[in-house]
Amino acid sequence: MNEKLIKGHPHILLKHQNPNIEILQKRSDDFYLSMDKRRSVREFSDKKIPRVVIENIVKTASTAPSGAHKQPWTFCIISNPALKKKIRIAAEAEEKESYDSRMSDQWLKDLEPIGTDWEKPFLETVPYIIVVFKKIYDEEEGQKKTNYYVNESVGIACGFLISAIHQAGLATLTHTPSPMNFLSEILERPKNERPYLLLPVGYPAEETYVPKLGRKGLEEMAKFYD
Ligand code: IYR
Repeated sequence: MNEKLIKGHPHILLKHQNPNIEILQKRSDDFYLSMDKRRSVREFSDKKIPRVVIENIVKTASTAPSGAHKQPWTFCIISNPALKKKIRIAAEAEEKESYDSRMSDQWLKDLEPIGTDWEKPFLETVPYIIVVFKKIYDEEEGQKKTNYYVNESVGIACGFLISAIHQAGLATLTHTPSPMNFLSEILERPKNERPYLLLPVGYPAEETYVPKLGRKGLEEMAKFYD
């Protein structure tokens, strides 16, 4: 029996292989080593990417778990040059204001090692920008239907998205122009959707330098309770 009803709702038998210990070790190690190579990139090539690759990446993001399986997200995928330009102009206007007067001295100091500034030319260079919107509620036949754990759900989906971009062999950046309501206007999103994260996606530019950063070791960021 591969299917049965639980409390009147269809359930299917989970097909899960239990890999042996050697395979567990190898796969977890390989995945960690691969993910540890991921870096946020701020200089991109304009080299084209097949649309199907972006579709696969977004489909992977959408395999994320979500509160009551409401899947409270919309992924807007922008390759149109005029729209990319509009987004760049609006993002840079907000960023300039932030860097010039909204961010604290401490914040600017903390960002110094990363080498960011208000200019975001990559928003026009990249073949694709993905803007993730969170759906704070759904609308069915004029009725508002609440979504649950929206920030958590969309955050997890963005984690899957970033991982999928990296695993495909591409680069991205978690860009959060602030405030970012201009994205709702430019992309003409309905009022139940709020911008959550913007990700430029492409190949890194040739000879891209990234900050020389380390990551916290296990002993610094994990505590085992044996
Ligand atoms: N949103 C700005 C500033 C910025 C803030 C943090 I916190 C970063 O880790 C990086 C940048 C920008 O994108 O430049």
